[in-house]
Amino acid sequence: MKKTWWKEGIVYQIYPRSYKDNTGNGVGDILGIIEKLDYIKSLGVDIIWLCPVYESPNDDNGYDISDYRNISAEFGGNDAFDTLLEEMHKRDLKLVMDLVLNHSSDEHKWFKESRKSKDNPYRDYYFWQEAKNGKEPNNWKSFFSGSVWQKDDITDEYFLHLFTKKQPDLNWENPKVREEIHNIVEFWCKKGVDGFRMDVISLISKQTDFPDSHVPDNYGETIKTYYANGPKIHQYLNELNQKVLSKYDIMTVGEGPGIDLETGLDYVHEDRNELNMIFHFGHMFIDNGVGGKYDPIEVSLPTFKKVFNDWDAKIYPKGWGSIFLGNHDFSRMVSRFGNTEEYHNKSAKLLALLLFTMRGTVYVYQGDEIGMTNVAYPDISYYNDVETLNSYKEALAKGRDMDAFLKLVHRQSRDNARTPMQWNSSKNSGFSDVEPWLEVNSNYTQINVESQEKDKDSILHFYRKMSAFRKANKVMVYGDYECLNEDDTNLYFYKRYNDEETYIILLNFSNKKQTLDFVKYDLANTELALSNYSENFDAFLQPWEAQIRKYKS
Ligand code: TEU
Repeated sequence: MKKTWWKEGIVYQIYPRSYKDNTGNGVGDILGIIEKLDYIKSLGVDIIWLCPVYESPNDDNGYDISDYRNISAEFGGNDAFDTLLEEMHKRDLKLVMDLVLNHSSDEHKWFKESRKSKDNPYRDYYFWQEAKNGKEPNNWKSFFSGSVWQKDDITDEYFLHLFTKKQPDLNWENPKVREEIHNIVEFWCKKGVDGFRMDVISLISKQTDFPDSHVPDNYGETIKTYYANGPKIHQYLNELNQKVLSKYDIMTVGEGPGIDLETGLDYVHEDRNELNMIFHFGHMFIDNGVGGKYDPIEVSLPTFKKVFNDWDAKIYPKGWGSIFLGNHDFSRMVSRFGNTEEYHNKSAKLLALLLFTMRGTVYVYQGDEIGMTNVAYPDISYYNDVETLNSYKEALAKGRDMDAFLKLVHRQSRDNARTPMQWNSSKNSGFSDVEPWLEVNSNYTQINVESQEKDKDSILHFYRKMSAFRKANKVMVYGDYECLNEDDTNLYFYKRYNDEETYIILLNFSNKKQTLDFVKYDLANTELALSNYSENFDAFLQPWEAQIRKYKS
């Protein structure tokens, strides 16, 4: 397996709007990130993935880009960006930009032209369709509620938007669109950025005859069958790679709703020249029922393990994976997979230990290094995320029990991950001098960077320990992975090994002591390398205990 910086590197994801406000308008900005670069470096990370900072009307907080070559003034504009890149490179930190190429903003000049008339030169930059039987062209539903079709009165036709109606889908079938996109990517490569996270890249090739979904109410199935992995997806990615990406030493990670075990490797197979990695959602949509995230189902540990086992088996040795347990689109990882009530510290550390001992590039989402948790605002008016608000409106229109729905929002809203970073216990958590764009989680007085810096037993220090451990032990990066107890409902054990050394990782995903079979796993022949408890026992694992042990022979 080829060794590269992006396989070994640890990525830190920043949602700029919520990181640090230095200009005093309640919105995080690039100067704020620059101020925190030494902190970021101290985490042992090598790469920053920056969520979109381009000009945008912010219908979806930057995932609706109106100018792909300019940085939004709200975040500090182009000068601040150039300084950021310079300051990062000085510290040997690499920068990965978020690129949203499946759709633009409806305020992008291409779309403004496109909607003007049927014969406008930009008309075919987007998908326009006539009404069918006086209605939308098909029954597809948007990721963010309602139809994917929006009627535009100027020409009396519908345009396609898989996300909000302010995010019209770009028509990659049109070679001119692809050329524009190649030029944009080249522009950022020449500027010296070190890579791209490509938003919903699995959706760029559509079935352009737009057939009705045969399962319109089954969200996951519709995405997989109709929206993702379209007929020309690999042609487009290969073309982008050959024309632009391959000329630079950069990393690429494609975000992939609808990518599954059958289709995943094709995106990242090293002989195919497309992307380096993808984010699949096997474990992230794990609690989604047929109706999606607001129709949640119970999750068991064996199902969770199966996702990691199956993907590892599918992808290696020809491809490379990405390891993450949360990002700006999901609830907080410790609220989701840990226990914030009784074992906040221990369970956050266990999840960190899992992240840093898995095969694949590690992605840490801002705030997870201090165990930031979900928020539960008292009512819907506190929420900002367009997906949350649209789902709420839809539930209201359907006559659902809205008290129960608010509880679901508490559990599932994307705003859980977007509350301002908790720097200290002063007003607004040290994020801003003024009222932030989204209310700070009220637990900031207990959970914040400043207090964890002082506490040697903090989650923050544990992250530093884990990143150092991974760096010092390359077997954690390149070694093989093998799960040892697929069916156990409380314990997750796995090995990481190469020809020279073997480690065993022991994780107790429960609130109870669990018996440890010392003999079965030959643990007498191991040495403890690292744990989230200061005292360990041969006979059992303590609640949420995590250990890394190394075999002596
Ligand atoms: O997310 C795509 C995606 O899969 C999400 O819409 C996901 O289904 C949802 O968040 C689950 O709650 C990407 C970006 O990461 C997201 O922030 C954008 O809103 C979206 O694309 C549109 O650009």
